[in-house]
Amino acid sequence: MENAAIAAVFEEMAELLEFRGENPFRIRAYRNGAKAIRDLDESVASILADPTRNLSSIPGIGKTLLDKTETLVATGQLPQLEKLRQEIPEVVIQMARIPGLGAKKAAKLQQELVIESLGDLRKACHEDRISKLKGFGGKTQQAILDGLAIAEAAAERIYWSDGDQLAKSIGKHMKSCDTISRMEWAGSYRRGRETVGDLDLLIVAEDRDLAMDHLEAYAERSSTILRGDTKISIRVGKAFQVDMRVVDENEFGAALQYFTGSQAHNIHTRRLAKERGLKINEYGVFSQEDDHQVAGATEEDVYASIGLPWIAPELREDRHEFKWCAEENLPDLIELSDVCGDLHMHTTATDGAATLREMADAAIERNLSYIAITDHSKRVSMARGLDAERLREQWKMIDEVRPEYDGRLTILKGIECDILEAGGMDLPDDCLEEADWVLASIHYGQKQPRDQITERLLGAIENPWVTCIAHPTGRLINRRPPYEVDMEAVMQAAKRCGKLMELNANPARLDLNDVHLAAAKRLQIPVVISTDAHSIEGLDVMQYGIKQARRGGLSRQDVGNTRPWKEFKKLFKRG
Ligand code: DGT
Ligand code: CA
Ligand code: CA
Ligand code: ZN
Repeated sequence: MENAAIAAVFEEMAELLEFRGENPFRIRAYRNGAKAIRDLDESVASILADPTRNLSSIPGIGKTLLDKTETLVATGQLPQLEKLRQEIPEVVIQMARIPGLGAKKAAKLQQELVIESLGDLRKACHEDRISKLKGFGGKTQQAILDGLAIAEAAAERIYWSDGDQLAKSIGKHMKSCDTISRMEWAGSYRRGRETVGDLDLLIVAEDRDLAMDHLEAYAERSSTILRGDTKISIRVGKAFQVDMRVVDENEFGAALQYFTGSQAHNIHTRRLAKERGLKINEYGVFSQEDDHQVAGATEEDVYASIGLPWIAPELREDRHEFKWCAEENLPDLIELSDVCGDLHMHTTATDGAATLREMADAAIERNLSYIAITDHSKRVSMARGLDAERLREQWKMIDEVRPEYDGRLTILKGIECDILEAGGMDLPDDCLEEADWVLASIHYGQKQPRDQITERLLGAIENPWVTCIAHPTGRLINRRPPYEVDMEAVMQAAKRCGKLMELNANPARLDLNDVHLAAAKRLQIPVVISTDAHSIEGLDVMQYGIKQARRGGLSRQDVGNTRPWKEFKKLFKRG
């Protein structure tokens, strides 16, 4: 059994245990183990076979995981996983993603109505069978119908971050195939969409068959959907599809452009080509008159042939990119290395897993020069949110710790203060006034009508001590829709009051989304990209925020935390 397959087993264990609400430490142990094994550049099986080596000396692999790894390598199976899979059928996990349904009710429905797919569930709703069940009723049935679309989308599309992990694993596997001379990912993954429907790999290979054989040998492949002369589609894991196309060297750029999409972007490029007497397809750019090839080897050539500069994949949605090209104003998009501060993170004072010092050290390792500690306020009782007294204690501790980090890291006194259901902030103004940085966010009353939610956000923006609105729409991708809100009014108010807007980089949030980010850029409201880290590893999600920011067309200047704290401070008004 290869590393990737072992890692996938541990990842699935973590997922199923999480679904059952098991101990977070146990879940994290599986996740860390999966990551450690996936990142390992030697085969686990060969380490185990070597009596002079000890697998559990690798960080992330303790005694328990060592045992399980041995079982996996010896038998190709893990009894604990088989048992969990039986206990929790895939469809129950899918059903539990319907907002408000939850794991227990999903399991009950599945058993009582013998549901095998989300389609079965939809049918049961239409046939009015759920409303008649004990403990469910008509209201629940309607809520299920309303929420089914979210669960259906989640069953088909995965987070970009998960797609990235898979793409990197497949990429590593394919690199060892000598017949492949070029390789590039295309499709929505390359465009950085927040979710990915399937992965599209493009390669140049001397021996096409050998290259396809190599993909079929990928450890996590579960089946081959089709295999032709130039294209192969496989399934990985439970259901995820990966397409691979083999193209010629001289058409690689054209194919990459074509299969990166989006479809809307491609329709627009075809029109521009036509206006110049050219035609574009996946094989190249050709003269309409005599069919001779004008371009095709590189994407740069393809775009140049229709009078355009190379356009970053993240912008290829036919939203603003062609207008920006015409104005010779294509933005120079932000990069991860531009970021120097992180202004949203939690510690053990509330629901974080690491202490203030651990977060500070981890921030230095990630080349940050300032961070804000923003634990929850008291309304978030589930996370043991801070009241004014405990918050002031934390700030006292920050005062004590600061000298240790002098010249290395600025630690800001912050708070993620809830905007209460009835409006107003969860902590008194005199307390917020003492902070360096105040995030305002909504965690409760997300189902209120649009006007009410908008009013709450406007109230927070008008509070003199609030500096930034965190995860402004409250959505969880594939899990929970955004709340209803007049975002235009919120942004206008932020602009007027000199407040900033967050792009929460958590791959399940990515909130603001790409369209809202473009609006913030247009209104010249500085965006703050923050990790909302609840652990040290949580700081690494910054990269996903950067992807989303690029999709919104943001460059370095549009993002506040690319500036040192002294400059950043001038971007917002307080008092
Ligand atoms: P996904 O997989 O749903 O997340 O989204 P994409 O954009 O990766 O879509 P996919 O995998 O179906 O196809 C990849 C790209 O190939 C797509 O963005 C544009 C191009 N493409 C695929 N099929 C067609 C087609 O029938 N017409 C045109 N113009 N382009 C296509
Ligand atoms: Ca795709
Ligand atoms: Ca595809
Ligand atoms: Zn937070």
